[in-house]
Amino acid sequence: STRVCRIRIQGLTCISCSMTLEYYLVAMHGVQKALVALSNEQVEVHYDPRILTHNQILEAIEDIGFEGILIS
Ligand code: 9UX
Repeated sequence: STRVCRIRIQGLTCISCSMTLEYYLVAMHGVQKALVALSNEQVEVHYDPRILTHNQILEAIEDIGFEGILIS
């Protein structure tokens, strides 16, 4: 199954960091897709809710130095 969450990431403004973040998230077990929208400093994550919670995704974002706020 798939669930989608959107997370706002304060200060995520460059291509390099957005690609790092996408690759990092997609490497997580349970994440199917991660799409950064730089124009609004957001990432949309498609994940399997049987494997991951959105809190684990938020923690992973913090692990690489960003602060994420769950939007939806
Ligand atoms: Mo990046 Mo940050 O590589 O202010 S989004 S530096």
